[in-house]
Amino acid sequence: MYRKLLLLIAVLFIVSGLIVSCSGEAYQPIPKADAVAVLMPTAGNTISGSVIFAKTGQVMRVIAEVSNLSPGSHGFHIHAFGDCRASDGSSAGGHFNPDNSSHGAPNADPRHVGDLGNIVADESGAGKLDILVAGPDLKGTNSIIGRSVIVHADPDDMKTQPTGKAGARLACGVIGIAR
Ligand SMILES: [Cu+2]
Ligand SMILES: [Zn+2]
Repeated sequence: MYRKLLLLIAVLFIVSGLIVSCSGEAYQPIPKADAVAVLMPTAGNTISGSVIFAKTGQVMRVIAEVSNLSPGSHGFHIHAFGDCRASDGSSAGGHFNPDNSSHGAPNADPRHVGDLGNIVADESGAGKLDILVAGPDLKGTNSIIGRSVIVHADPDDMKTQPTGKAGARLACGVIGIAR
């Protein structure tokens, strides 16, 4: 009897685990931000939004909400410099790449530490992103503090070197420590 009860508990445990994993990431609560970037439009654009970074175990969760985009995919990266002074965003430099690697997808190897793939906007121009990536950190050589996030006009094709062919820079935000 006791063994049957244990077995039943074990089965219930496994089934409940399956239900949780099938319900997907959308139901995970928004974590407390470790770092944050407020996106400002470059000249001639009206894109705005914010990005939060939360260290989750060994990886970084990146959650972004951007408005006034054109529908579709837009390249989305951490760039080397936290300098959004240039009217075209060029002062942010290239993709954050402390390993001197090649450009790639956020889950690829090799890739730049700053490669976050694309943010996808719906018909209303609202873009949402919620991903886990290895590489970006809050301290050490991979620290993203004081660097920047750039949203691009075109999709990142995940292969063209070293930019992903993502085109013009529509918005730039300096990554700082979140309150
Ligand atoms: Cu970029
Ligand atoms: Zn890159």
